[in-house]
Amino acid sequence: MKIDLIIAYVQRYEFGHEYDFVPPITGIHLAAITPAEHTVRVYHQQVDNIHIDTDADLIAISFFSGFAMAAYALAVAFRKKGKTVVAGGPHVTYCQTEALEYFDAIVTGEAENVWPQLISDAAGGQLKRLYAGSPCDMQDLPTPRYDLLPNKFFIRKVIQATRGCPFSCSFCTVPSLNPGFRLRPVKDVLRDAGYDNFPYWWQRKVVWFWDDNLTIKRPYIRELLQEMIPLKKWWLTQASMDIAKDPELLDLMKASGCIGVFLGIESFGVDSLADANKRQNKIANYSAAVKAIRQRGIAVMAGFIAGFDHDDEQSIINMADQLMEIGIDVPFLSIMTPFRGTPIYHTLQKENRILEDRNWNYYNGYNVAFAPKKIDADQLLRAHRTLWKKSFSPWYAGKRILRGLFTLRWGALLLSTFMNGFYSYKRIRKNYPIDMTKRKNGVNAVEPVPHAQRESSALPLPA
Ligand code: B12
Ligand code: SF4
Repeated sequence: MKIDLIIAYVQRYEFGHEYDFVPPITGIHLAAITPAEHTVRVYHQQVDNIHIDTDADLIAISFFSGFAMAAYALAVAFRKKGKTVVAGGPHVTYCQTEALEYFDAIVTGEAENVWPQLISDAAGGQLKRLYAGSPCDMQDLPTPRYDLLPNKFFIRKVIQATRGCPFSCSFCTVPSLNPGFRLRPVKDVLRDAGYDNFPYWWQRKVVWFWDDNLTIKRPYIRELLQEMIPLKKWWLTQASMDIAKDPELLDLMKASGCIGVFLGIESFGVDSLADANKRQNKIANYSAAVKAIRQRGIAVMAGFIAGFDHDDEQSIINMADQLMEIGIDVPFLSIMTPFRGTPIYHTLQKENRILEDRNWNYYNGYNVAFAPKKIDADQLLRAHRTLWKKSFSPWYAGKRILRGLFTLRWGALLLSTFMNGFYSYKRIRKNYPIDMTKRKNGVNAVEPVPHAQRESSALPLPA
């Protein structure tokens, strides 16, 4: 069979991205675990035009909640052409009934154990409606099909070494989506990290781990990093703040080429951290933790969320200065989003605070889909945009780059310069995160899909 794997996307900025930095691993991983007798193509709607008039026998779509409207529009368009369309990913896992309205079959949870069966059923005309995936043991996973990535992505080598996370933050689906904590054999990870068939030196040099929490099992991460030293790569990952209390690990991270760590700091409010069940974060330790990591020349990227119940406009805007004070190199600023399958969704639903008239386009991390407690939805959006504009003003972004000049190692400085420059450039040309309330039906008029699909992406969701 010919299979088209599509990663659906809806632009999150007014004029789209000026540059597409890192690709998802999902499509190229699914392509790699597809039995070899089938032909696979991978399309990323973020950068590729999607061809409805494809000769593929099977269309497989992956998407997050924020991109569900685009995925459904594609499904409608493909099915009109008589194609069989299947889907998987976090949104499908938690919204099965709704997804089944649009797709011939869905895969819930992790796909490794059911994807080959789905393909063989589809080839034999025996497709079932639902394939319930189970947590994969992560043994013998092949190298992602990097050869199928479009050239437009700047970084290419995305890798997953582990799955799962032992924490249970209230806004996160990982504990239920990827239960338990599982590890790939170190030799498999090294094989992928050493994959060098890319045209540009930085694509060979940079290894970006798309793990939930790579450093959590110390014996494993120590072994992996020790073995990575001879590869002489630059690598980045997401990790918990507790790494800052482990100087030996930090030294090993430095020795093995770590240039950036993403920490989910989320908030500067004690009550908000308690609401988030983020027990691993201690506000009093933020500065020291960031300093310990930066002392190794490693850039600290960090996520912050606006919209906790204790937030008001000022507390949100204040984060622009607070994150500068603790020494963050690259901030990622989002709005609280009640994803299905999370504790926060259940709380807000019980309190009748989900804004049911807002479609999935509001679930892109930059819009408001629930009624905040101390302020209203418009005030939350405005406060977030003020925070975003202040944080990425040339003055603040410039200060962060300059600070890195004297502290960060070469790769980390490049990363900080590139990412602060990227967001600051958006700020200068007013390429702000899209306000979905200003779009007809919350649909993005500049998304990179043909016009016909754009119109159908305004489809109402089933009740
Ligand atoms: C890496 C990652 C990122 C990266 C890469 C994004 C990307 N587009 O891939 C970055 C840092 C950019 C990112 C950003 C965001 N992310 Co993110 N991210 C992750 C993370 C940690 C790992 C995902 C991953 O690559 N896993 C490895 C691959 C191999 O597995 P997978 O994608 O889950 O796919 C498996 C199954 O789901 C299934 N599957 C998936 N699709 C399909 C399709 C078919 C046809 C089939 C058969 C099977 C199938 O099979 C795969 C193999 O088992 C997850 C957490 C998690 N554990 O899922 C969050 C997660 C996916 N992100 C999430 C969110 C919300 C975001 C943001 C919106 C956050 C924000 N506030 O801005 C942005 C969106 C930006 C964007 N452009 O996409 C949420 C999504 C929740 C939801 N219901 O939609 C998650 C689940 C985390 C959470 N908070 O709960 N993210
Ligand atoms: S630490 Fe990160 S991955 Fe783990 S539950 Fe919390 S938000 Fe999710």
